Amino acid sequence: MKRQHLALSAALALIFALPASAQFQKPEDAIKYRKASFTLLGSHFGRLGPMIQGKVPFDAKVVQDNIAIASVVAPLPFAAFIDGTDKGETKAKPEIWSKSADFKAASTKMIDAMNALNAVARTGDADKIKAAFGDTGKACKGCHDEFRKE
Ligand code: ASC
Repeated sequence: MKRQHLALSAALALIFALPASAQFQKPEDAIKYRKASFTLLGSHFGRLGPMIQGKVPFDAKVVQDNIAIASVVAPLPFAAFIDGTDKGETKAKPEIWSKSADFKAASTKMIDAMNALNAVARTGDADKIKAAFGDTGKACKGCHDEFRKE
């Protein structure tokens, strides 16, 4: 039992020590992973648009539930922009790799904005939530403008 436990611990330690690239068998898998995570992110963030714009009644609980998910998902796609994934079924621009510090900064800006929005969402203050939502949307757009093909 103890030996099994040790083996499991060793296996887990190895898995978590591996670089992100080792999580994907093939470049296509990394591309699929980041698209899937961006889809989730866009869904949970984007569905709040009509509420933020006042087209449907404001409901703080709906915002909180969706942004809690979005803030967990927000960092995930960025582990999948590994070398060799600039080609194929992707809108990723080459600048992601040639200006990687800028890409890192832009992704961090979005993740930070999403986390700030998550904290503000918990206060339930509609005006502050709307402002933080706007900041986060700008951070999404900033990265798309620079690093995503049309
Ligand atoms: C969304 C979504 C994005 C951002 C961006 C903000 O709802 O899917 O990618 O907002 O359009 O400008």
